[in-house]
Amino acid sequence: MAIVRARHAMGRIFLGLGVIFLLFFSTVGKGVLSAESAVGGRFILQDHFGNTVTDRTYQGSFMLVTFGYTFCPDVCPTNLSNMSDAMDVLGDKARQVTPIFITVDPDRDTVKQLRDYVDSFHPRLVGLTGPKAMIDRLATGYKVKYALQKPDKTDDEWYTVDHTASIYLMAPDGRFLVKFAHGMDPEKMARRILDFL
Ligand SMILES: [Cu+2]
Repeated sequence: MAIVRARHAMGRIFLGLGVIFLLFFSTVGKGVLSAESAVGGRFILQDHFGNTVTDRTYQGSFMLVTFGYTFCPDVCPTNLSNMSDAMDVLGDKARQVTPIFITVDPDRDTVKQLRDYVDSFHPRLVGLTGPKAMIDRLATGYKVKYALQKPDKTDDEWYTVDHTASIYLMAPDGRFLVKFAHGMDPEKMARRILDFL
């Protein structure tokens, strides 16, 4: 079954992950994205160190999740610095929260690319990448929409990606708690997060 188009060397790893992904979800069946209205979803992806991680990896911790891509000119940098600032405002309590950046551009956002990128925002920020099929499924679970914009059809490497820029706070059991709009003041975000900690 051709789930992943292995365009880069990374493709092979992702193909492996894709197979695991299928096995993983075939065992849990229809309960995966239980309620149609629920925001969130299970995943198997790679973090910015190349570790294979799942939603369970972060269970027990609140997750502050956003989707985007490292080449993003301003939306993602704004989101990630706001998330980082909110973490700083939380102080010690930030230890209960894992900030997570999930790429919607896995072709360009390799593990290494993500590693260099998340480093410049917050020491605890996690970058996740993986097979497009899995990212698409997860994006759908979060009701995140994205679309590649290729002004020059002959150049595969140069494009931007329009994407939903919300930030999601998930409970330690994976339940969706609250969504923050792009550009929300970090102090405000931190105060809202504190309501749940
Ligand atoms: Cu972005």
